Amino acid sequence: MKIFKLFLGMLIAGLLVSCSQQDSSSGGEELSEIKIGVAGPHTGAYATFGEQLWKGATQAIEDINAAGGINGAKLVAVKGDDACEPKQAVNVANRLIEQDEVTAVIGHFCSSSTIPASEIYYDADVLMITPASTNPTVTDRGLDTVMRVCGRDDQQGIVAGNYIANDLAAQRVVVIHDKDTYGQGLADATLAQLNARGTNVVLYEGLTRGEKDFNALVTKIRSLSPDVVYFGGLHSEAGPLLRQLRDQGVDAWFVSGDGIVSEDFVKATGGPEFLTKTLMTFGADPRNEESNPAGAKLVERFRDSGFEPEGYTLYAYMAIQVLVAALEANEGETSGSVLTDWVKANGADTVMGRKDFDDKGDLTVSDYVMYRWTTDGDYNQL
Ligand code: ABU
Repeated sequence: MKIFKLFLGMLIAGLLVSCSQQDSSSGGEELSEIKIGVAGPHTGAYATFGEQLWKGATQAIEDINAAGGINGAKLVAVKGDDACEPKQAVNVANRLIEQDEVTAVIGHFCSSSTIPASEIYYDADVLMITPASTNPTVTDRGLDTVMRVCGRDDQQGIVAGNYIANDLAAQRVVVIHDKDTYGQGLADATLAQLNARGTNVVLYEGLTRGEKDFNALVTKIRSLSPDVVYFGGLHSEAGPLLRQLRDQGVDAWFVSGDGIVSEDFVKATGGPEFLTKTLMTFGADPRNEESNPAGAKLVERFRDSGFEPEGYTLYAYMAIQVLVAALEANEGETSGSVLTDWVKANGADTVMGRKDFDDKGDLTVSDYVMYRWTTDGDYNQL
């Protein structure tokens, strides 16, 4: 497999060079175009997250090209739409490698897409940096071409579990998940921490992604009189679940994770008035000028253009910066494992500050905090 991987990497590098190099005035050759895959759910129920990744990555590419590109070469974004479907993600990964001949990939969003797609990138020795996939398996398999610029759910679940046990002093907790890699994994991590704290969990149950009517489940939850309902999953199920809880008179705290960090969560709920007692874990908000002065000007530029850079937008911008730092330092090198080794050894300065990485390709610092949604449809760090 390793020999095949090296051979394929050399073949792709050769193709890239022959297709996109041009003579420079000094008589040498340099890349004229470097294609970067930007993969995620660009259509479907989770397209709001695909837009965050696309906006962040393409803004970074535009800024880098405006500053001269990489050693004279221009970056070009190539969209890969996986719709958060694992099989489609594998097809997208194969297309990005074989047809588009990308040098690296920023993505995917859903862990259940990132995990199988990353096997394709690994076999092709292509660097993949996910801005948003938080399931531990993404980096726990030892694939040396896989990195992420976000946290892990075994970190996020501890923060959620501790907050529910300490700050909410919960007596009766219901844990619901969407049976998907991310949602169930995060629910399990939170459950493990609740158990470690001795908190009473009265129900642990899965719902089905894509469904909108959770009234039978809500009736069961109501009969248990919980003071906290924890949900592991994405906004499109979290929204209706929260709304139906409130409609049936369940006034418990609703706590979830970074899968609801989008204004589409508010829409899926039916309106900001349903966001009372709604909490969410997420990394320290990069839009906050006090905690992230490095991002202030970029946030302003996004807002001036009419786009609110919420959620994972700046993470995608940062992922491009990390990639570009590695490409610039390893002139002409496209091997994913070489670029990854360089990032792990050197880290990078980014729009979210200085970032360093461990041997797995994870960030060395976890910055999960708790947010409370407001009835204005916004969220504030607690
Ligand atoms: N981490 C937010 C949801 C994306 C995922 O990990 O599946």
